[in-house]
Amino acid sequence: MILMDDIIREGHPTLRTKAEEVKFPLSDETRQLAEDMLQYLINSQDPEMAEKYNLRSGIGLAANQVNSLQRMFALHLQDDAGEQLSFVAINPKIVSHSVENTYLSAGEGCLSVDRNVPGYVPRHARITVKFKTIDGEEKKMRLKGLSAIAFQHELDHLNGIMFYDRINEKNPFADIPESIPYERD
Ligand code: NB4
Ligand code: NI
Repeated sequence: MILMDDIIREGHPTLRTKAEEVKFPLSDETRQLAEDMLQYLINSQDPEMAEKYNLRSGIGLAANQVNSLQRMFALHLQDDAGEQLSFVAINPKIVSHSVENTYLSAGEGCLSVDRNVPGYVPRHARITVKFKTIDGEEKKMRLKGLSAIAFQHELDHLNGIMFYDRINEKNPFADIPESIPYERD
């Protein structure tokens, strides 16, 4: 079971290292790690489990954050339509994206960052993505809203990018061109 102590924090070089393509079929260890990453998110959103194990709530978790350089991340969240999205994306990529941008109006946080970093993080409003699932199935899907934002936050981790790298240094709340803000519940 993944706990907060297993999640590395900013300053650790793994967060700044590009993760490597995963080969299929998955090894038993890789499959186990993928399942554990998704389970962390599920547990962190369960009030009893979160309290018992002191888990910070998350909707996404990238392998870099548990000190592994495999190109995969887990997402567990409700999309705008109220549909539960829950998967591990392996070797993910964005195949196309909207011209329109978006950003979380409340800003982003990260389980690997123990401080508040204020500011808007520009993201594509809509993306079409491809990835492989744990079972080696190729998936293609269109994401928007929070799911698109989260997918981009996680893909950044696989490339060694932190969310605050994308915040305007001079004016963290500067207007994001051609964007519609995403207001979290
Ligand atoms: C990843 C997110 C940061 C911005 C927006 C949000 C939470 C994370 C980081 C986009 C992706 C983790 C991975 C939340 C959260 C809303 C939905 C449902 C009920 C609680 C849950 C809380 F926890 N970010 N945390 N941060 N990261 N929304 N929600 N709620 O997930 O660092 O790289 O359970
Ligand atoms: Ni993060």
